[in-house]
Amino acid sequence: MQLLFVYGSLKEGFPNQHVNTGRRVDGQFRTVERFPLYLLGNGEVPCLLAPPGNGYHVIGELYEVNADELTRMDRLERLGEPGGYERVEVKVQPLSSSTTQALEALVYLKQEASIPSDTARLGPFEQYTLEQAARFHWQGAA
Ligand code: PCA
Repeated sequence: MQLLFVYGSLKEGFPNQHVNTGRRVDGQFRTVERFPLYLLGNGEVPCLLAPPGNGYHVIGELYEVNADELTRMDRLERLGEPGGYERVEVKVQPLSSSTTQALEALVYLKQEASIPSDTARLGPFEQYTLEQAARFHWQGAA
């Protein structure tokens, strides 16, 4: 069992929620480091960019996931494919308490250097909202 931090379409109530079959850890969490969270491309797809240091302590949700569940989400996020996400470890803390020991969780992100310079971007944002998700057009694998 591993922890997965989701900040975009895999959150509860968001367009790819059905692919996230993990067990939610109560409450909201945020990244210990600052990350730029952008909406990329015409699809306005939410994407955390590495390296960290700029942007916000991004807010999202934490899930316990098993290997099969991760594999399914890896496919959705086109892990390791051109234009797809990477899955790396980040430290997260409960939003309600910044003094709590940080937890290591997996997260899907892309390298800033891998984004074509002519890609449209909105942001950075602290959090992906339902209002933004209403304009989302998924371009990943189903
Ligand atoms: N899905 C993943 C990464 C970006 C996206 O839309 C998530 O919700 O964390």
